[in-house]
Amino acid sequence: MNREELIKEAINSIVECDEKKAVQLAEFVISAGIDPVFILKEGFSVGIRIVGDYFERGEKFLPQLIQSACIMQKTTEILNAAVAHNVSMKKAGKMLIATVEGDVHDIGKSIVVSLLKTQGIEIIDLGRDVPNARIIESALENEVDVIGTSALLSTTLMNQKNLEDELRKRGIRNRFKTIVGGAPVTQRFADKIGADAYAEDAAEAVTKVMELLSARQTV
Ligand code: B1M
Repeated sequence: MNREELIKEAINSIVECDEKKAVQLAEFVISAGIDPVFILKEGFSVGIRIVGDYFERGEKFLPQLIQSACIMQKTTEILNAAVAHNVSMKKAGKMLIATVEGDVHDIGKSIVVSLLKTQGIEIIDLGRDVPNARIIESALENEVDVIGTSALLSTTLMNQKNLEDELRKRGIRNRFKTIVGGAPVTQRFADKIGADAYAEDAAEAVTKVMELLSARQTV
């Protein structure tokens, strides 16, 4: 199977809700030594966006969207485990990541996690729908360098602001660097709430987190 065919098959497996095919492709990617992040970005992620477009146009319904999302999640887990297994370099830093409270969208966050792991960054992934109090508690307990949050709903964006406010209120804002992301998040919003960085996609998240980590090391 060449790259184009692989991409096409991965997209189709999500659009057609074909779990068996998606899992087989993820396992094939690992056994063939193909970059797992490539197939996540170019294949499976494109598939879930297409399903989202069908959903918006009323051509697919919520159960199908949920099913595609579950399959996407399964393949991401398989590929994420492979990334973690392949990385044996010195730890570049420690980062906590979570999808904010009230928000269950975690597909994009999982891709960000995959890519960060390839750079030797130790990741504490708290999952989705995570209250700010828990994020702060865990960041302190694990002494992380960076706190990253993802928000996909315009209604949950404000939890990224609330996190910045809470860190300041507790007098611990300077202990961490923060980065925000998610489809409705913008650089303007990040600047407005006082986050240290914003990333539009997973590749940019890696660049920004590496910058934040080196800024911390030079302080
Ligand atoms: Co929902 N959903 N959803 N959904 N969903 C959206 C986001 C929506 C745009 C669809 C629409 O209506 N057009 C809309 C939000 C509208 C808004 O508020 N602006 C929406 C809605 C309304 C809802 C519900 C309210 C629907 C309902 O129940 N009526 C509900 C909310 C539930 C809740 O959270 N409380 C809901 C539920 C769901 C599912 C459960 C069915 C499922 C999520 C499953 C899961 O994630 N485990 C789902 C899905 C799949 C989508 C769409 C179709 C796809 C999202 C996705 O995975 N994209 C989405 C529509 C769309 O995007 N076309 C939609 C692919 C992913 C790779 O991209 O997440 O953007 P993305 O991540 C990117 C970047 O944003 C960035 O890097 C990632 C990789 O490049 N990034 C970061 C993300 N996090 C980052 C963090 C960083 C840095 C970069 O640093 C820390």
